[in-house]
Amino acid sequence: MLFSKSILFSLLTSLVASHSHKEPVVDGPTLQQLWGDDWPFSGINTFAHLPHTKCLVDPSQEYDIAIVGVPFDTAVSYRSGARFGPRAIRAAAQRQTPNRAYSVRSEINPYNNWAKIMDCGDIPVTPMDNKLALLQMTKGYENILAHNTSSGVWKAPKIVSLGGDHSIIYPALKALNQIHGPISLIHFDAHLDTWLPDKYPSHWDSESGHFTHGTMLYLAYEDGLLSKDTNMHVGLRTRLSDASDYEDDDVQGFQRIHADDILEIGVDGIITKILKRIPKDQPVYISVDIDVIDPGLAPGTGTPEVGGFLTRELLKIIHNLQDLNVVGVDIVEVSPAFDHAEITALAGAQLAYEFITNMVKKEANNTTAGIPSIDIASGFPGKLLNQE
Ligand SMILES: *[C@@H]1O[C@H](CO)[C@@H](O)[C@H](O)[C@H]1NC(C)=O
Ligand SMILES: *[C@@H]1O[C@H](CO)[C@@H](O)[C@H](O)[C@H]1NC(C)=O
Ligand SMILES: *[C@@H]1O[C@H](CO)[C@@H](O)[C@H](O)[C@H]1NC(C)=O
Ligand SMILES: [Mn+2]
Repeated sequence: MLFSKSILFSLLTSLVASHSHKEPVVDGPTLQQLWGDDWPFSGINTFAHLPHTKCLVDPSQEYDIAIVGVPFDTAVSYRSGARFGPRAIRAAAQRQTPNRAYSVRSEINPYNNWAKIMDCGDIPVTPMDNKLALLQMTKGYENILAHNTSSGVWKAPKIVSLGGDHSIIYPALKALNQIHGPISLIHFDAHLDTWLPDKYPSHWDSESGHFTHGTMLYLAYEDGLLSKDTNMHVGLRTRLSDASDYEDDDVQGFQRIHADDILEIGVDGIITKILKRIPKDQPVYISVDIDVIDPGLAPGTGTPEVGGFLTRELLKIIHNLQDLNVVGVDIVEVSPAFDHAEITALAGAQLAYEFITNMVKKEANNTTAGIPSIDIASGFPGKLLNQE
């Protein structure tokens, strides 16, 4: 740090000196070099300090990967609060900076590689009317997906959604289906979420009440959005209505891996099962309900279930799904009011990083265009400012 301070000092004094002589600065550092890099604790909380545009109001914005918050939580059966998930995950992502994001596992810096990654902000969703909210989310996702990609590597941008309760997957699948057709789903969750609406017994039935964070996968199945018999649950451990819940789930084409299975077949066994079931070229959506992680490591969520995965195990499984044709992902049910010391939000931020890394890495050998010329190891002053 001594070294960096002295360099910075001499640069600043030379700038001041040249200005006092009213000479143009020709060789000095650019303003971008001087001020462009934030500390992990400075700047506006965009995800990982990535560039932000409100993509919904600017159709000309191009990007390869869109990070989009969906702060909706009025379709839950228990504790609400996940509408604050996107901002909590963004805050927890502040120690990810584009000039210090090299992944040892994947051997790339996803934020400084070929892909243009944009924090598109949030889809503003009403908390007053779920039928309207579903329409808003569907239109919002369609808008995000309609933007041109920067690189042309993919026919549409890939989406990284920050929830929001889990119901947001339904409008996401509706919009993605219009581009990719039926999609395989890898669903990390303590819960099934394929429940039929009448499994929530009430004499006060309404159609908009069928859209909940426990029924939305059934709705997606009914709409034909999911690929037949290539869907999976991973991490299940919830109590059921009765055994017929699993029969309903079978009909919808899901294979079930329980949280307990990790003790029998291990992380590698789970990875093998997933890769065996999901065809490699098939469009896949990966959804992580943060409650798949044990509540000890992810307390900030609406419907916690004891006995879940370690965050480390989940990250390892996700890393190994890199070769799949993933068209979108989400991290949902992060509810900061129940969190402690950002544990849950940090897990959410790291999961988003792993997903983005996978997406960029999968194509990293395919795109020589667009790889930045700046050597991230010697970039100035970012490197110096980011030493720990
Ligand atoms: C997307 O790209 C196409 C082809 O280059 C172009 O015609 C179209 O105007 C672009 N769309 C937007 C919204 O800029
Ligand atoms: C990219 O190329 C390198 C060197 O040829 C190879 O080791 C690596 O496995 C490739 N990565 C992918 C994702 O294909
Ligand atoms: C590279 O692009 C080709 C053609 O678009 C595609 O078939 C292939 O899967 C891509 N390679 C990787 C490593 O994804
Ligand atoms: Mn869920």
